Amino acid sequence: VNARIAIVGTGFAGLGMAIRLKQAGIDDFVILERAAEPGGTWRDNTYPGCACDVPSHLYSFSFAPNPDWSRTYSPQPEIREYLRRTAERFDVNRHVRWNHDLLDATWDDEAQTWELLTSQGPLIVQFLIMGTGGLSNPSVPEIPGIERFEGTMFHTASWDHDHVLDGERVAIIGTGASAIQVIPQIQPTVAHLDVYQRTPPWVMPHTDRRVTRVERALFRRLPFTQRIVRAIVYGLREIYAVGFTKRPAIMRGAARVAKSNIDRHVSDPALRATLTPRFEFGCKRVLLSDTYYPALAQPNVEVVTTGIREITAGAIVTADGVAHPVDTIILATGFKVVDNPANALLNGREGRNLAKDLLDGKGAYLGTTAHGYPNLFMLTGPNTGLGHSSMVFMIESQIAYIVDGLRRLDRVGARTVEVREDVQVAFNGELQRRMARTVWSTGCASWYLDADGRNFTLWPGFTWEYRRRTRQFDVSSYDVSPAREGVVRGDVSSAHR
Ligand code: N01
Repeated sequence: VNARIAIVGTGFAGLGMAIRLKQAGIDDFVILERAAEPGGTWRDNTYPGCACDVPSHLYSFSFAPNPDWSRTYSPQPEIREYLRRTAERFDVNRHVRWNHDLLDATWDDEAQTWELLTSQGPLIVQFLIMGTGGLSNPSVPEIPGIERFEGTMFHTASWDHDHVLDGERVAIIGTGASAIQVIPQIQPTVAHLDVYQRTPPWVMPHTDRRVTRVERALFRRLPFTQRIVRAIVYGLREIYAVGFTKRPAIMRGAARVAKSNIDRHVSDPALRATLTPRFEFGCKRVLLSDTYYPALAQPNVEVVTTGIREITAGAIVTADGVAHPVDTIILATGFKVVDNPANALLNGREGRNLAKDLLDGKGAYLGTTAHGYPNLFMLTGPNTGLGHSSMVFMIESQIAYIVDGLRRLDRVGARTVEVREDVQVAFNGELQRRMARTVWSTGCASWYLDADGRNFTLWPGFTWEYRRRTRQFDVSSYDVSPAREGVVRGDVSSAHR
């Protein structure tokens, strides 16, 4: 065994996990990171305008507040820098094996270990903690002819900063959270911009503003003031959970505000109609922007709603046969969430594969463990996503649960831990029953849903309920076994890096 624990990823999940393990006195872990620096999705997404749509004071670790956020909604470079600094401050970088891409993870029931294959060789560990995130693998649409395109093409998650868009004919495919941030940034300098919209999103006015010097000084000198702001922001965001998960009808008022956001910025009635969503407010992620609609109303922009038939060497051809010439195509087409490739890497007991099990609707338990996968913990696993608040809150809940679990297992001398099948089945039954009442089940197509329309992405309730349920590791929900004969407990202490 090379290390007791392997954590995969250095985004909020992986870094937070590593920091909390160290603070709990558990030092025998390695972190596998496929890139050469930390930050996860906040390292990879560098497109112009990239920022967080969850308020800064909440979108940060509770144990590492940052009094220096420059805006109430942080721009991506600041979040990336925050993660880099936090990794340094808590001294976790020395655990990281950079440029180690996890290629396969297989549970060995005899040895009671995970056998990992990375791009730089094998590794054997007792526990595997996946911090690979839901928004880590870009989704590239399968449009006929896409490989024949001779211009420039890139995804928002791998922006080509060497390529100058000024004066070009540019097409952007998609109108999700990434697209609405990019479009206002590039519209003023491109010659022409075609925006390929399949479904218009609900876009609310933004409340982003600069954080004043006085506020920052206050947060620095009296840290409790920032904690109070964080608590208020947290509480206000939870109100959305009522609309999203219990009574979608109460969101009608918010939908009216979003509609007036269109009317305020777009005078052309045809364009207004094109941009008006026809699904329940909240069914897809609600977006925030004061600059998106004004950009779409500019004369060099066309919103194209006819479906894409194919891509040729120099154009996008829509279903009506019209060829739209283009120099650069930007894919703002989101991420592989329900089909996250990280799940396919995980092979549990008796030939199980997590991607297949999730496809079969087996779900997980508390988004953290799964039956058939001993000693595996997932961060941001199934049904931990949110439509209304900070993923960092969910991640910290999971981290506390895992640290508590590891401590308890140590106390009873356990070697393996696996959630009971009946517990997982009951948990998923409850979740899916609750899910039926949420706004995400009101009929829109979204990346929250799998091919069968089931939602294994989001948490259908208040985040405090999730925090409560993960506060203590409920050993009784698990099968726990000691080391098999021949497997010496303690043989894991020889961590080598
Ligand atoms: O991706 P998306 P995203 N042909 O999946 C369209 C987080 N995030 O990168 O709606 C044509 O939301 C697709 O159309 P439709 C946040 O959690 C946060 O924008 O499926 N169009 C949609 O319009 C967010 O939710 C922040 O009909 C195609 C778009 O592409 C998540 O990341 C910023 C298509 C994809 O939208 C993902 O956001 C950015 C096709 N074949 C991201 N395939 C902030 O914090 C897809 N589309 C602000």
